[in-house]
Amino acid sequence: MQVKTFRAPTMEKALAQVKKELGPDAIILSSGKVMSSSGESQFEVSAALDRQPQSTPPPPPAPPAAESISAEVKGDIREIKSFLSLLISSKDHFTQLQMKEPRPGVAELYHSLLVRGFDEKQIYILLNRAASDLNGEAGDAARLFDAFCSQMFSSMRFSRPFRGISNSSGSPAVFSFVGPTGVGKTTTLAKIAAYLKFKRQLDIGIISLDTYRIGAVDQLRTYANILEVPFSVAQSKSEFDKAQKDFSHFDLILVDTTGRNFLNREHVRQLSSIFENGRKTGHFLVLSAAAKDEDLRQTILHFKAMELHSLIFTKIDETIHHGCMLNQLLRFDYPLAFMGTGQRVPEDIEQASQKRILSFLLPVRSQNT
Ligand SMILES: Nc1nc2c(ncn2[C@@H]2O[C@H](COP(=O)(O)OP(=O)(O)OP(=O)(O)O)[C@@H](O)[C@H]2O)c(=O)[nH]1
Ligand SMILES: [Mg+2]
Repeated sequence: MQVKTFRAPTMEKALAQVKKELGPDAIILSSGKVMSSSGESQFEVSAALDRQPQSTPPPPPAPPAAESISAEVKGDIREIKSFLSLLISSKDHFTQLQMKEPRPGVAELYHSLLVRGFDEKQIYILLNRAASDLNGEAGDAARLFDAFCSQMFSSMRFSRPFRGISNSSGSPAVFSFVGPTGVGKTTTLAKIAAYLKFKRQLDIGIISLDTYRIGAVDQLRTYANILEVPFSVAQSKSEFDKAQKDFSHFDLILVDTTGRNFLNREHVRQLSSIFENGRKTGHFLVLSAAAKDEDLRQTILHFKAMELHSLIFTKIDETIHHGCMLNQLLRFDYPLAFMGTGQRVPEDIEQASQKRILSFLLPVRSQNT
């Protein structure tokens, strides 16, 4: 875009100069009165043209030196590139789908799922299958949505981790809560401990391995005291083994762990080593539903080293883009066990269910019916 400033004794003359130099397509950016160096009052007009004028083409500007491009600009360029590639790839999928399945509701459903954070490849696959389930029927948008949901649920699993556990189980079942910093591991453990103790009448013990963060032990000790559940802290593998031995008469042991940046594989390895050669443990990977799709994907990939039992998604109340969470359930074969729905302990937790997942998509349906 070319921007120029013109001065003349009258506004008409200034505008005439703009027209002469930049042509009739010029856009006026600002205008007003200014004082010239000789003290005369003049009219000043700033105008822009988003292409070079025909008459006096100025020499093309020299390309900026690589080092003069600031990190901020580079970041912007990267962002634009990835946005463009998303648009292009999604357009391809969408165009293919429209050509294959030109039925009512495809475009609306496709776009509303994309807006909710669903991965476009997942949408493409599921919508394709949904459309073939309809077997060439004309159908309406609501039927397409139902077929889409059936396909989605056929690729998702839910788990009931404590179903078979009773007072007469013998040795305790051990479950740990692992995952990134601040996702709600400790809070979720406390919510589940309350459910197991008061609703299921099970004898439980809690062990904290989180001596990394100041205050972490006190946070969990407070919950354990309120729930009147035995609590132990372990700073090493040997202390952990001993704590488990001390709790060996319980039905269940819940283990809280330190939140780390698990995009770093080394952190997963360190954590995993504490559980090696010990009592069989079911690991719950706790993740925030408000996290970004790719970060969730990478974290889960790194945790594959730990043989996860299932996933727990917290903070489902803190996002309207539940697609990022659902992408992981479609991508990976891990079942979903629980969902954290708020900060209150013990109320804000739910068993994972199709009904709840469906509620994240319902506005899509109401738009289409
Ligand atoms: N809105 C909302 N907040 C939650 C939920 N679960 C936990 N939180 C909040 O998230 C914050 C962190 O919770 P913690 O349980 O301390 O998280 P953590 O994963 O144990 O954190 P670290 O041990 O430091 O890694 C607290 O303010 C919790 O109240 C949830 O489902 N919804
Ligand atoms: Mg914690």
